[in-house]
Amino acid sequence: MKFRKYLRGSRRVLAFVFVASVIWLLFDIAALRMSFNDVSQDLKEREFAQKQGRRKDDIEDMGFKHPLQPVNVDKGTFIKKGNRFDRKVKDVYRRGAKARQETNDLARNHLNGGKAYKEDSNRSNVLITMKSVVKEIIIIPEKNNETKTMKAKMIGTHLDDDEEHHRNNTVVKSHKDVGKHENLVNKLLKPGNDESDINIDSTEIHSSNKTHFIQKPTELILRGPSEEAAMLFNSTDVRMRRSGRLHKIMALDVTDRPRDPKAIGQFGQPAKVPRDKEVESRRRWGEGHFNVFLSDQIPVDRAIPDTRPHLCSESLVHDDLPTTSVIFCFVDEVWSTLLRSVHSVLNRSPPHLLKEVILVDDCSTKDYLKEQLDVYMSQFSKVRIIRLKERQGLIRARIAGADAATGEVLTFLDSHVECNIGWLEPLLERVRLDHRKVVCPVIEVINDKDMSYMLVDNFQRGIFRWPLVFGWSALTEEYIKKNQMTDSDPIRCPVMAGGLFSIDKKYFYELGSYDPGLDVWGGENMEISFKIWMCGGEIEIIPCSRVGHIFRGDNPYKFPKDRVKTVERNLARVAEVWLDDYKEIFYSHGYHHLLDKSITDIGNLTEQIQLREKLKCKSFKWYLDNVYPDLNAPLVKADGLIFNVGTRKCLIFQNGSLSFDKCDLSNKSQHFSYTWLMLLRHNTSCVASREMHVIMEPCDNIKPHQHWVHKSGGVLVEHLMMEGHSQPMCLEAEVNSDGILLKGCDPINTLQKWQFTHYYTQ
Ligand code: LR7
Ligand code: MN
Repeated sequence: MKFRKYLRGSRRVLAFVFVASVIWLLFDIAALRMSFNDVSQDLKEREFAQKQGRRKDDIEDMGFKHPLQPVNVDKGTFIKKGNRFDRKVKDVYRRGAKARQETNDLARNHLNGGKAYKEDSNRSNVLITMKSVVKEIIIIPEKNNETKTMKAKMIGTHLDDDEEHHRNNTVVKSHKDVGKHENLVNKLLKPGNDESDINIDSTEIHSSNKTHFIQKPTELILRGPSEEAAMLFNSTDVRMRRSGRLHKIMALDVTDRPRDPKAIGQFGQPAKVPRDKEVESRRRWGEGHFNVFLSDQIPVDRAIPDTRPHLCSESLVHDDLPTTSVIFCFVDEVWSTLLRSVHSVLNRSPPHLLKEVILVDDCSTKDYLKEQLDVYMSQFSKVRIIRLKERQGLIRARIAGADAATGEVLTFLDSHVECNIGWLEPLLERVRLDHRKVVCPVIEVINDKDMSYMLVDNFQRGIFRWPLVFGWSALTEEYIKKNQMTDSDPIRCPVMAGGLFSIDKKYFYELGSYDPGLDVWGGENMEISFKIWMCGGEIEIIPCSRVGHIFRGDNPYKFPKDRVKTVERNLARVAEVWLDDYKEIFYSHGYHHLLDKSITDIGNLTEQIQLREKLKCKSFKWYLDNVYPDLNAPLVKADGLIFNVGTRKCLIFQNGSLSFDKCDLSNKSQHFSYTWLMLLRHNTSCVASREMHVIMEPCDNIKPHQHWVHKSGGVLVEHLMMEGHSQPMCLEAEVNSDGILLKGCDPINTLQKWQFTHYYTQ
């Protein structure tokens, strides 16, 4: 009886255990399905969002959105209020500014008191501000034999020959009056000189083989003839070329005394829709995906606040800047915003630098953009209109504009912008300095609802996240401190936003312009950014140049083909040409379906690949290491040995077959990697399933039977599960034969658990 009772009890326990395990298993399978579903749901949602044109949300999610600050206007003078700097950044900025101010004052006093400038009253007084790294200061007397000693004195060490200077891109100028500057220069260069008038920390003076460099960004204001001062301070910002003289950035603004100060939206202030116009305003929203009604009320030549950092108005640029052609491509742009864009360029650009404004009509459908536009623009001799016979998309439209341009520099702008005061010269200055610098203004925000002009936080740079999504990210405090940056210093950007930039025309063509195979919209900013960096150029944001842009929630024009397909095809072209093996990371972030080229035709890439070879461009790895080191981009997800938890042995591929062996890190046959595209790779061979067997075959990303799901967390952690089976199937070690098999997944079976030596990502 007792026994029976016991048995009954144990049967109950057994039954309970049985039911519990079945439930457990069911849960596991359901959870597994769910996690599959999670991934595909995620992708579906993204696609859906894209299809819905829910760009704004995406954009905000991806960090596209600028941190904004409203600008208030006080009695006609523009005052920035409520600057919302991050507190710490603000402190850094303030400290930097204070230190620089002291340095400036000292330098100014020193020079004003110094004989060199007092003696000659005929010399015009020029204020020179140099805010960048003073690399080297060299003054060379006319007589050749004196040169060496002089140089030696100046830079505190001996130089063998002139090569040194040229190698450092230093322009050496002869000067008769060396003695007069010697004192200052010596003070600048003498490490740890306490009596120095100019307060340069001795630790900042580094000694390379032969030359001392002052590596501290130094801003010195010198009063004296521009040429001499510039010669004294041969900085990366100010470098003598030809006989380039300098002048302060022109604060040219035809609209600074607006015709109607009380006009709606004047001075960039928010405009308000009157009650009785709300319906109309809502109705017209779709014409541009911003408040078209208000835009039409605002003067086309309204004034906007000067939002530049305060140092900008004192900055000097060269007299002999290159000219530029401003190119606006547009399709079905709203009349008032297009006009405001053009007026802002005409009104706020030095006329001698503005060669022309080219409007490229990308086959718009709106009537007002035809004859009416021709008539309106005919009053401006500098404005030319090019009409494309077929819709080309913004990329080929830009190429058409560039082909027609006659200026030395091309400046591309979107057709719904407002260029701010002094926007152009700082851009051209950088291109003049180095024709391979491609420069962008700070892109400020014209509010889509009230059309107010809003300034953005400082120290923002353009970056991308996977899968090649553009975004903004603030420079770290550490970076700002380390480089002693002020808010007006150029900011190096891994990628540009795309719509607003200046580029030397010759260089644009040297780079093969844009890939003309890119269609309509999207991805071209990635293409040109990678091309620029990898083929010898640089991308910078120039904080002294500011342009407002209307960020719109949706494109107000039609896409000739499917929008999502167009953009992803463009991105795949860019990935194929520029990303080397890293393109796998791109495809793995929701773009697996683009891998099968028999399904998605991304077009011919031969010319683009040849171009990259011809230009001897660097690798994407180089780009990651040097331009964008903070991007997490491991080439594979995991690698090393694959350890089986149950057998405590490692997978080995030898003599054409897979088996197990004692783990040995030095044995190359045991080295595998787990790729972004879910392959288990050993050199060019990959683990594949054939029915219930496991074999090795040449890797092929698009074969589902080579795809293994391997997770470091959640259900079936550490399993290697075959993708695409109706039942979850997992890799299992066979203890007896040292072979491996495909078996139904079992969450607790340690023979199905695998661990890589290194994991690089979650
Ligand atoms: O088929 C087209 N033909 C055109 O001429 C499609 C567009 N266009 C014109 C259009 O009228 C506009 O003037 O091209 C310009 C850019 O199109 P937008 O304004 O619809 O683009 P966007 O501002 O939404 O998108 C950004 O990304 C694009 C990707 O291809 C381009 O690079 C845009 O120039 C770019 N805009 C900016 O960089 C502005 C700042 C945005 C940020 C951050
Ligand atoms: Mn735009």
